[in-house]
Amino acid sequence: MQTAAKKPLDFDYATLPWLDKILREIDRYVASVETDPAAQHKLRGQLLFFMHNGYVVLERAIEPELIDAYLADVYDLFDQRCLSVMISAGYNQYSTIRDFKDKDYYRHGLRIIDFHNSSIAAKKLSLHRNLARFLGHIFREAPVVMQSLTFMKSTQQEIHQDHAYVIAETPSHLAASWIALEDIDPKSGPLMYYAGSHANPMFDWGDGMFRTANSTKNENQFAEWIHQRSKERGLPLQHHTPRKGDVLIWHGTLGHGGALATDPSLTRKSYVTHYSTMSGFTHDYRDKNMKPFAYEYNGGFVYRHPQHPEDEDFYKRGAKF
Ligand SMILES: O=C(O)CCC(=O)C(=O)O
Repeated sequence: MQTAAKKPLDFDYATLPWLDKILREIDRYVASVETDPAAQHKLRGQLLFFMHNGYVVLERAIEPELIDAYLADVYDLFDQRCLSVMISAGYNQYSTIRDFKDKDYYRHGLRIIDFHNSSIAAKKLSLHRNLARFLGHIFREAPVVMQSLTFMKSTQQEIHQDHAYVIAETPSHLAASWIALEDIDPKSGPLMYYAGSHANPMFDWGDGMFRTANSTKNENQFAEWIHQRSKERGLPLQHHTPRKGDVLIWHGTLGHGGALATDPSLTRKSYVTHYSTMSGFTHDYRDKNMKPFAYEYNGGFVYRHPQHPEDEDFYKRGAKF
C-alpha cells in the first residue's frame, strides 16, 4: 500500500529570516529543558527580555525564611567580629571585620565581601535553585560564584559596568544577581540601571576595556560615558524598588549603580553575587595559583575560601533549607 508522503510542518530552516533562526534556536533550547508549554513560554519570554534589556527580575524567587536566616548570620558577624571576613568601608579601604575600628556597619557604601564562604545561608542565596537555573539557561553551562557583596544601606555608587572590574579568564562569562533582603524604599537609594545599556559601545580606559593599573581614564569618565551613550540611545534610567525575596539578574555589561538616598536614615539591605561559568573562571581570584575546591548547590558551584578554610561554613543556620 502506498502511504502519502509526510508534508513538512515548518518552513525550510535555510530560508528563514535570521531573526526567526534565533527564535527557533531559543525555542529548541527551551523545549529541551521544559516540558510544560506554559513554562516553555515563560522561559522564552524571560530569555528574550534578558537579551533585549540586559536584566530580568524574578519576583518572589527566594523564601523569606532563608533571607531571615542570612540576616541573622550577618548580625552575628557584626556582634562577634571573630572571622577573617573582609569589610570595605569605602574606595580602597579594606580590613577584616576584626580590625574594623569604627564598627559602623550602616554607613553608605559599606560592603561585606564574600561572606558566602562563612555562611551556608549565603551560599544558598547565591545558588538558590531559581537563580542557578536561570543562570544555567543564560550561560548554557554551570554557573560559578566569583564574589559576593552584602550591603546594609545604598552604595550610592556611580553608574558602572562590572566587566571592567570583575574579570574572569573568559571575561564575557559574567552576570550578577541582586537579592532584596527587605522591601526596598524608593528613598533609601535603590539600585538603578539603564535598561538595554549592556549593548552600549564599550568604554576605552586608555588601555582597553578593563580597569587596570595602567588605565589613563578614571571612574568619573567611565560613568559619564555610560550616561551619554545610554541617553543617545534613548535608554531609560530605571530605579529598582523590589519586595523582599525578589531577585534582579543583570548582564555583565549592564550600566548600573546605587542612587543617592533621599532619606539617609533608611536601610537598603541587599546581597549581590557575581557569577561566571566553570569553564570561564577556573581559579579563585583570591589565589590564582591554587586549584580551587568547589561545593555544588543546585547545579552551580562555589569555591572554598583559599586562605581561610577554617572560617568556611562557620554560620550554619542555612543548613536546614
Ligand atoms: O547595589 C548597588 O547599589 C550596586 C551594586 C553593584 O554595583 C555591584 O555589586 O556591582
